[in-house]
Amino acid sequence: MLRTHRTSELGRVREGRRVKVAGWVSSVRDQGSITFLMLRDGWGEVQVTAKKGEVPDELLERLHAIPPHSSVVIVGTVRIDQRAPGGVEVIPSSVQLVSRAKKQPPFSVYGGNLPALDRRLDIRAVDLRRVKAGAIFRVRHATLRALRDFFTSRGLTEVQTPKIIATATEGGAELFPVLYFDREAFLAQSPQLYKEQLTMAFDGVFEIGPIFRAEPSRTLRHLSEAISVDVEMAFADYRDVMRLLEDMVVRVTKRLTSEIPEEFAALEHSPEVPSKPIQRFTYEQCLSMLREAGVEKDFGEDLETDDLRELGRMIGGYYFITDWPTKLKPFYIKPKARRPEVSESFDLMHGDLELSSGGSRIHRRSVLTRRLKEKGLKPRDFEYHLRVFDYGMPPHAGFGLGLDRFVMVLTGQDNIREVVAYPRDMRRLTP
Ligand code: ATP
Ligand code: AMO
Repeated sequence: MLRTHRTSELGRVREGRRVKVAGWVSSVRDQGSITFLMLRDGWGEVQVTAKKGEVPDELLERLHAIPPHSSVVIVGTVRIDQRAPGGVEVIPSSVQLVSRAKKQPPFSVYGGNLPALDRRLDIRAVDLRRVKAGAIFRVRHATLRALRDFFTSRGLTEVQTPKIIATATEGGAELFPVLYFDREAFLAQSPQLYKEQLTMAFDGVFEIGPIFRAEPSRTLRHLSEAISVDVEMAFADYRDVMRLLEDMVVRVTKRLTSEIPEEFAALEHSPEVPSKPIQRFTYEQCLSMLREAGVEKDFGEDLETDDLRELGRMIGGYYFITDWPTKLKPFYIKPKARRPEVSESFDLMHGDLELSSGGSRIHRRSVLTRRLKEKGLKPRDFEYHLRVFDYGMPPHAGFGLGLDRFVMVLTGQDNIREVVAYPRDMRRLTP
């Protein structure tokens, strides 16, 4: 066995117990008569303290020769000492250098100045040894767990839908084509049509999976492969799923702040826990607010980055923008019965960042067919989808939330790449 204990378990071990710990070295400090080696593993860090006279000279020399980042296995005894970080340390009796680090990364795992992100991404697994990076990914893990528990508590069934698909759903320009045997296919931009269909069978469904978008722009918030949290509910409209999304954000954030405060402390960031209800503004109210700020926009014009920045500045935190012009939304979004130029739709924003969009869906085949044509799409290409609408498709509504963007907000990161282990964008296909 390469280890008997994880570093996080040493606080519960009785003093004097012999332990074997394994991990990588984050620093070796020689203070004359005493040498400190900091050993990290996946769960934390422990100080290995070697004092001249207390450990053999030969062992001290071996410790001094270990370059940081090397992988080591250390056998020793546990000692309680309040001067040690975490209150315990290991007094070594043997040190095995199992993999010597031949190179040193251009940053410290503890912080300080970081080189450009691209340089770190080139050696991403090493970059992820940084204390802050570890905290980000533990927040991401805890978020996924909290999301699954939340949806399960609301009776939704988790599903997985195909990522190799036949037709676009969110507009044609952003599709990645793939060769599917002898046919053209695409990587899924969204599980949209499948999640809608599955409400027929399961009522409420959710999926957490990849979406692929050929985003030609290089921004701090776009990836070509992202993770989307998709929800779809039968017998629901957009107001119902907005309430669900709002409950989700509040519940998940509250749980994280009480469950993993140490990760937020490491990040020096406390996530905002919104209070309910999250503010709601219609698209037209947003136009009025922009007008007051000196920005003229006509009904039907999209809100661009600068407009969202202005709104984010005026409103701040989490807010919804609802009732978007129908022509700005995809074909499956339901126009309002009394004012069909406006749709039953919403975006959830945080500042100027769009986190989620959703709405009520068209559930009548004839209306959906007409909307496809209006969007310049061929109903024939969607026959596989339209077909099931003849079998009693219930009214339904849902949303898609960008997981990576949500984690950006939770962890206070400005660049989406910081919260993704191996980000994909226009320029990056490795590692
Ligand atoms: P002791 O005899 O209790 O082990 P010391 O103060 O005599 O401790 P020194 O060799 O003089 O040990 O220590 C050098 C420096 O390292 C001092 O600044 C001391 O405070 C610090 N130090 C000593 N032991 C520890 C420890 N276990 N954890 C953290 N810091 C320590
Ligand atoms: P939309 O296209 O708005 O809606 O996507 C939903 C959410 O997914 C995230 N997202 C992205 N994140 C990172 N990089 C990207 N390139 C990227 N593209 C999208 C955003 C966005 O709010 N089918 C609908 C959802 C629905 O109506 O249920 C859809 O895909 O956070």
